[in-house]
Order: sequence, then structure tokens, then C-alpha cells
Amino acid sequence: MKIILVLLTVLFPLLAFAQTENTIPKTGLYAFETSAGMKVGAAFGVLSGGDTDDQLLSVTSTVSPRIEIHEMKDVNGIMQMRQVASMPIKKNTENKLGPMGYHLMLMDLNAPLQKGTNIPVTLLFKNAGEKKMNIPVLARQAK
Ligand SMILES: [Cu+2]
Repeated sequence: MKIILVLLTVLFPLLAFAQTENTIPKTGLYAFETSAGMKVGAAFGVLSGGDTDDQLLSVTSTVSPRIEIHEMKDVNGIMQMRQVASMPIKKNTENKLGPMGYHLMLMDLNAPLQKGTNIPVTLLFKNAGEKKMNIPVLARQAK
């Protein structure tokens, strides 16, 4: 009984740690930690659509003076990344953000993104208006 209790007290903080730092969430956005000197971060994840089609127009945060919406696209067999004015948010759909499609780029970071912290952001949607959320920062090896 003693051993079980010890194991529990040791394991639970570890589980909490793993959850916040090393598990990619099923919904919502997430970002990866950046090392010192890296001035750009990226955010990926899922934005759930509502009852009507919408568009993500902009994202703001205190961690970066400028967050851009990017799209990676196959143009004549060459993958190109470019900034776009908006990301379509299809109704009743899990709209995915990832390195090979739409994603957010956090430019000119004020400080490195540290694992275990949250990035407070405000998303502006054409129809839904402003939505605030926290983007968890994950360790590089998160799965
Ligand atoms: Cu990009």
C-alpha cells in the first residue's frame, strides 16, 4: 500500500507535465517552444467551424507585434509558403492548421516561447467576431 501511494504521488505530477508540455491537443491551437535567437514561432491545430462558413481575418497577441496567416500551397509541383489575408473556416468542420497548409506565424517574437506556458491570443473572425484563447506552448518533441 505504501508503494502504491508513493507511485501515485510521483506519477501524477509527471502525467500533468506530459499533458501540458508533450501532448498535441485534439482541438484548439498549439505552438512549439523556440530557442533563444529564433525570432519566429508557428502555431498549428484545429479551429472548429460554427453553424455558418466564416473566415479568420487576423490574430493578435502580446508575445508578437505581428502574427501572420500563412498558407503552404503546391504551385506547379513546388511547395510555396505565402501570407494570405484570411483563412476559410468551414461550417461544422474541424479546420486544420499545419505546416503543410494554413498556419499562423508569430513574427519578431518579443521573447522565446517557453514550453509549459500559454500564449494569450485574440482571433478575429469575419462573422463570429473576436474570440480569445490560450495557445499552449509544447516541447519540441511533443507528439
Ligand atoms: Cu509560414
